[in-house]
Amino acid sequence: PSTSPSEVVDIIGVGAGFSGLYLAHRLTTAGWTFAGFEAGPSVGGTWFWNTYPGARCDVESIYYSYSFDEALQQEWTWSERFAPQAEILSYIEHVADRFDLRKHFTFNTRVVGATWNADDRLWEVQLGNGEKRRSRYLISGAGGLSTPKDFDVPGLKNFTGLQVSTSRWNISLDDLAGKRVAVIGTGSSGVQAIPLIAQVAEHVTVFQRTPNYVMPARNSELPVEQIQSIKDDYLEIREECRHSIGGIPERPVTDRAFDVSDEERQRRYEAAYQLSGFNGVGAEFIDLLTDPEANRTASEFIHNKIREIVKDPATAELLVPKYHPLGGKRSCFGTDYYETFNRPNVSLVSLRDEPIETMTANAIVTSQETYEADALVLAIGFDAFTGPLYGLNLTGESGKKLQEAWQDGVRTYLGIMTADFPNFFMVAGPQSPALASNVVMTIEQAVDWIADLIEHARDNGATRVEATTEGQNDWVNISEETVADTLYATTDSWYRGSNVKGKPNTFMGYVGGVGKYRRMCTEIAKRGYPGIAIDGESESRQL
Ligand code: NA7
Repeated sequence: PSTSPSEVVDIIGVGAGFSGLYLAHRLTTAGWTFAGFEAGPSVGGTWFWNTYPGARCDVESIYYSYSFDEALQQEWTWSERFAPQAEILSYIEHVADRFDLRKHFTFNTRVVGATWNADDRLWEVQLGNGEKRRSRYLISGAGGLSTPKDFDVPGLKNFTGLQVSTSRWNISLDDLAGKRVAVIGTGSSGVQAIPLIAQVAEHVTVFQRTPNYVMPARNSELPVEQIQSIKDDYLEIREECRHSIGGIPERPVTDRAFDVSDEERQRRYEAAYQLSGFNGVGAEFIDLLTDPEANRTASEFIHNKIREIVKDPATAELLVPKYHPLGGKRSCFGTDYYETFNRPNVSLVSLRDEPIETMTANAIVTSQETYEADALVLAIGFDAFTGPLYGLNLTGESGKKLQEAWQDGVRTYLGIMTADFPNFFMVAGPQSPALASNVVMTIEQAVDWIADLIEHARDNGATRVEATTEGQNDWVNISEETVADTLYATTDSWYRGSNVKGKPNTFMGYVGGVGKYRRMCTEIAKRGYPGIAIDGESESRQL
């Protein structure tokens, strides 16, 4: 981009993943000057870094893709129901080239700090290379799951064998061939990688802390006729997704688990199990995420599936997710995950029974045993949402850092803005629908809404927009009330920051549905943006 230290650019965008690329496209099309900075060497974000074996999206690709351009969605053809990482990355590269977006970004350049200059109403942005840039607006497209969690496993530095983490995968699967591999972590990443590692390794020892619900992904090639029928109706399908709960077409479910007989319920779960995906067992009745007894029927259905698949009863019991309800934390979708534990070269260690105490140069030492390994794969997850935002090292108008402003928990307006940080926006931020939706749809909606807001400010000669404390309080209450009666509220997970030591407990999503959220955002825009002080006006207006 043509920005230089002396110039003031309209917008600085952080990241060149799904969010950053659409920001660049949408805002430059509207006539703004835009300078994007991306820490990595190329576009892709999540799909650039997460190249571990088996990495693929578990939202179907026909939905998990941009909807803003009909010609784009007509010309791109997905090969599989759940496209692998490499294909999603090719798609993102195609979009970057098709809309000539790379020119808006400087790569290999991390935003390492940003300070609001209240007098000039500008963000002063520090880059990793020591340079500074200035902009009217600063927009984070840094993602929610882009900062790997600290390696908080005891003794890790003692291990001298091959070490790799799923989120920064830099070896090939062949490098694990014939090796004794230890895998730590059984979330979505571990669940996708373990079956493929087991096919090449001499032995895989899986270290599991919390067993998860893993449903069969039922991935398959997309038949030509299905692709054609989707393309024929793409505009209507996208419109349906925009007004849905999760950003994917919904199954019309209206009854509760105990509205039907035990036999009927089992029959329904069995049929839903064949569907898989987020429209599978967890979506079979409307009360599965609100009534623990209803949920128990679905959870037990999956428990029994695991007992049917896994031949060794002791291993099966360890894999049964008995510590949390189905859907309370992120469900996983796998291919041959439980079946992999029937292989003679795969064993399971339950860290609840025998925690890791330390490591040696070539072994993981638990409270009970020493497990030798030549290679160690870490699939331990991310410092979700706040990790990438705190990494920007923002200083607000009062001189406080974002991490200080949020030290007791995240506080946002619509998951997009936060008080004391004027002219700063988050795409797919905490308290937005990002974590409980097809995130590409949430990204597009947020970018469009931000674009409309700053255009409104420009039309009114305003140069400063900030969430009011009242607006923010209202939104925090709405997002907390929406989640309060659900099982998300009582289940430990990265959704609530419980995977990172010392992180305050805030549920980091709005779970009222993308359709309802969109209606609220549209209504707020129509009413002249209550909850936002435009150009410094401070009168408070209610949501
Ligand atoms: P997740 O879902 O956060 O999973 C991380 C896994 O690693 C999980 O099983 C954790 O157990 C385990 N973990 C984390 N820290 C440790 C330590 N210190 N010791 C042992 N085990 C540990 O991350 P993923 O990358 O798999 O998936 C992230 C999201 O990406 C996913 O939800 C999708 O939205 C896509 P725990 O459950 O904390 O006991």
